[in-house]
Amino acid sequence: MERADSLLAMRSWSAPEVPSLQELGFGTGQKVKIFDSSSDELQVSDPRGQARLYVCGITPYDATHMGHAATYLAFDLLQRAWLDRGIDVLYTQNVTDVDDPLLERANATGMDWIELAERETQLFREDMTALQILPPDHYVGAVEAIGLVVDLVQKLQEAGAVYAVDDDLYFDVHADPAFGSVSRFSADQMAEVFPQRGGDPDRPGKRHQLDCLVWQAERAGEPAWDTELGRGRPGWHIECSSMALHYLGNSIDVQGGGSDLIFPHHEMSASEAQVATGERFAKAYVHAGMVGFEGEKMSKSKGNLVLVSKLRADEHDPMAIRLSLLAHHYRSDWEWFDSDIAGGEKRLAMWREAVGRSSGPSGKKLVADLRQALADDLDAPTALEIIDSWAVDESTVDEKSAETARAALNTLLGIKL
Ligand code: 5CA
Ligand code: ZN
Repeated sequence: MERADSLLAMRSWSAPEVPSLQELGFGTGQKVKIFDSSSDELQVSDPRGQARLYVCGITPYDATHMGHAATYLAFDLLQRAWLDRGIDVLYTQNVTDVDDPLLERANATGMDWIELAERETQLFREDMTALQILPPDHYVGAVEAIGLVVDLVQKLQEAGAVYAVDDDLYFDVHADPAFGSVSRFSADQMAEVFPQRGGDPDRPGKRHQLDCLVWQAERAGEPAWDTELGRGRPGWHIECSSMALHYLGNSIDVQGGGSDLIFPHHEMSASEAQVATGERFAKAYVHAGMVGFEGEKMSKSKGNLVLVSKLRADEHDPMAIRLSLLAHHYRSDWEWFDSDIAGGEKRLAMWREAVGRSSGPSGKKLVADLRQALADDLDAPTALEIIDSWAVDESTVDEKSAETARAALNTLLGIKL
């Protein structure tokens, strides 16, 4: 398909500058503790030298709503905490630029699916740049990863973990003895959630209801590519496992995304990778909470999507948008209220005024307190309170207080004053 080639060579977005607190004489940050869904516990994540991170990217329609932004912000904080600890980060993020929901949206609106994907991906890049979210090292579309998917499916075929139903290929989830260990869902929970999130439990010919599609043969009117598996397109979960294994290697440090991906998506992609490599896919599975809108799920059909681009177009400072998001702990489910942006703006104005002081409270203590809050499962709300207290503290013991605060906010929280 010639036109699909235009999706090749996906660009990432430009990186914000992250000042080094170590170079400013503050040493390195603490070991980072992060909540791992698979063990249901806080885990120290202190990889030697380099951390390898995979975060599930957007399906490019309806980008970028505040839920998306909150999820990518959570992993941005994680990277900043690792960087401050002196750990390099190797980061991959996908774009699900061919999948049922995208094709359905394109059909429903009469748009070409490639144009829709490109438009929304570009909007997402602009939003991420405005919000100072650190870009991935590899930003990869499903279409450009088809070769990787085919390789992984073939590996799984050799392991006897893939079978055909008509011309489609399914992964046998029971080929992985650890299947179920990411979500720890009961059989009933799995059965309930699987069909709600793209699964097809009742298709005749499947070995097990939960087995998932890894390769889908061409359907009339849908895009397809010629490969050694036949003409078709990749299943969803294997898109992420194949990219993570290829770009980051086995046993990555963190697999991340929103909590809607715990099952089946992260369960399935982990099992596929585990059968192929014989190793645990990720050391930690980290999930951001779901963001709703004034008591409801955000969705286009309800007409209540809150888009970052809309807030920007309404001339809200991106740093105020970022601050409004940071006011919520990444792990909690929360609701956006239109009045929230005013809170972010007020705080931004107060902090901007506070960094205009010639002398203030101890900058060293500020850095230590912020580091402690963020290393403790990325506790941004506590970090914001620490800065609020610093801003109203009238002591004048440190002439570099404001300069230090400016740097620490930029480095650890991505807030440029
Ligand atoms: N392309 C797949 C992942 S491979 C996907 O889930 N795309 S998405 O566009 O639906 O979501 C992009 C990211 O935002 C995912 O990590 C998802 O978990 C997260 N996300 C989606 N909706 C919300 C929400 N309401 N609140 C918080 N995070 C969300
Ligand atoms: Zn994914």
